[in-house]
Amino acid sequence: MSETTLKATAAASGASATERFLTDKTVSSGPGTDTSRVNTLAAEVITAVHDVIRQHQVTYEEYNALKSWLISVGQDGEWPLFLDVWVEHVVEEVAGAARKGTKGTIEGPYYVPGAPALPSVATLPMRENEAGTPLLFQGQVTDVSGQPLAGALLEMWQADDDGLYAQFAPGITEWNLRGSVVADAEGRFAVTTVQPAPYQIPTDGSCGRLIAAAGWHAWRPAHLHLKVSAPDHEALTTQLYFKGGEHIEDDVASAVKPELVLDPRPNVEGVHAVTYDFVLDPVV
Ligand code: MBD
Ligand code: FE
Repeated sequence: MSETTLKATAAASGASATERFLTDKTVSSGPGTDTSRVNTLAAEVITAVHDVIRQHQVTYEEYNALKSWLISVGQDGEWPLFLDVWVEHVVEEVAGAARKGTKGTIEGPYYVPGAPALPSVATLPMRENEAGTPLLFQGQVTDVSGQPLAGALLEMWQADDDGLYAQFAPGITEWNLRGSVVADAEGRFAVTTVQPAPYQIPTDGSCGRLIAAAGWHAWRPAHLHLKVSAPDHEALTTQLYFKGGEHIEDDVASAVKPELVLDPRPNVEGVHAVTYDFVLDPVV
């Protein structure tokens, strides 16, 4: 990929993720903003920062570097990226602790509601000659007692063979590799897509500069994103990974769980195929 492509991509994905978040996620003025709760959480976060400064004898030079970096994260529109990569996995761990069905994991910054509706046997929207190994992804959605959930909805989104997401990187058709699959009367689905490539955090934005400065790596393993839902059941936000894939053991976003790893094998037609069943919890 050319350097110009990478630059355009990083700038576009950061800004679009911020715009997307502000459009979809309404900040509630409910219990989450209760004064005593804010007091506890804000005070403890601030104290944790003080502790790090004392423990490591942080200098004015370092303090000012932090200040300018924090400013640049906002200017780049990379707060959704930063938070979803380094913070969301612990929020999900807390939120999903009591879940009995399929494991959830982080949503990340690139979900867009309203992807094209597709029948239970479908191919995700893709360009002519979409690059990447074809993948047949099939399974069934049930409740925790094994009862099929007729008409369950599987919203899917994923990166392409270059690791890029439609609507967050330039030059990709709007709903490429995004779809809202409606399962059949037995909760079954069979979706044809292409194998996604691993995802690299944009190297030229603030998050990329942090990664370079700290000597970390910028990679997430290849993954499919899903939101699975059905009436009277807890919606599931999760991701599925690929056995033996790059960075499956060292995801920069710490979002891999062993139960979420697929192992596709060639079927009788030679197409890489995998079956994965989803189990939804009842509403709490
Ligand atoms: C992604 O594709 C992603 O899934 C997450 C969590 C963060 C950045 C990019
Ligand atoms: Fe992703």
